[in-house]
Amino acid sequence: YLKKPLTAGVIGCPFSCRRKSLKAEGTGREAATHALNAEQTGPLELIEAGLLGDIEALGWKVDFAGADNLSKSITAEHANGSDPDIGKLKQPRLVSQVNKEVAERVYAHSSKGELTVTLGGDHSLAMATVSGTFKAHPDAALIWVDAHACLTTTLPEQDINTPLTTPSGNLHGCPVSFLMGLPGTSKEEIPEFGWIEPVLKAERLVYIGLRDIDEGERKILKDNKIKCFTMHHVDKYGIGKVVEMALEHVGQDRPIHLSFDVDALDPTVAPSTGTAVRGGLSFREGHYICEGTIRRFEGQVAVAETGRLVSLDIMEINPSIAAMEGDVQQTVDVGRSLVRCALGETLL
Ligand code: HAR
Ligand code: MN
Ligand code: MN
Ligand code: MN
Repeated sequence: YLKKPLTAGVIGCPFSCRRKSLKAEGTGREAATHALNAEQTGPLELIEAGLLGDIEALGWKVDFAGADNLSKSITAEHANGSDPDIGKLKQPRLVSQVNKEVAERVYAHSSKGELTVTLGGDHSLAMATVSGTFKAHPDAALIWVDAHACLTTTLPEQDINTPLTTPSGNLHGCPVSFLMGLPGTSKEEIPEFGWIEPVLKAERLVYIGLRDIDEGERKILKDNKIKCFTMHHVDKYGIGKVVEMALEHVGQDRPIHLSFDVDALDPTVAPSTGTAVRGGLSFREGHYICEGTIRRFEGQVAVAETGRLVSLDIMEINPSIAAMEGDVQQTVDVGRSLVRCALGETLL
């Protein structure tokens, strides 16, 4: 799937779907008219810390267009109340347009035979990464590592004025439902996201690390028979068996897109993230998933040589969140080492 010389197409995407909280001003709630907080410096920190050099040191060429903030102009365009909610969804036009542009970049890298590495930013960006990757690799499988299923969607029995039922209205809770084309996400129902094709089939998706699932999401997971390995399964079987079962489920002859939300990791391992949930993956369990994506197929051969990993997302590293000194550094370091593991770094 990848062309030689092996090349990583790196996209830095400093974007957040969430509005700036008004807590600092003392209102304690978010308001539609308030200034947007659509920027997020995660990818910039990863790159400043030396991620591109890490990748080159593993033998890859790096194709990186620069850490330009593509969300800035789009953000400006949608600021000042020109992006009203659709149902409960917040900043829908902004999120859609940023994703549409990122999807084109992802596709450009993937269709050149590069391994696309997208650095978030927010997990709403998976609308872009999965769309772009699956356009180039229609038979790909998606391994989604996260505390959250990101599957919120319509519950038809609820208020028909609410196109999507999401507890928060934040679009990082919804990308998978758009990618699967679940009810409530069609062009007719929400034309603002009409560019997203329903490329993802339920049987090509597997979750690892879930532990914060909404009622609506639980129903979707069951109804669509989506394979999930929650933290309960990680405890029960161990991470080695879970990764083996996950890869078996999606099939062994497919390109793989690994979408890794750092909030899958325990908050003690990756503290600087927006929706931390306790009881997550250990440092090693997280890294094993990246390594295991590789080694299941060819013994000790690295992914660089099997060429099955075609797309990697490292999402939700948010340097503006830090309870303690060192939190940001720790989280950025973990993000870097996850990328290295997925690109073939070995312990021995
Ligand atoms: N399910 C909740 C909601 O929709 C929380 C979603 C949080 N999602 C992420 N991405 N941080 O994984 O509001
Ligand atoms: Mn988020
Ligand atoms: Mn996520
Ligand atoms: Mn998450």
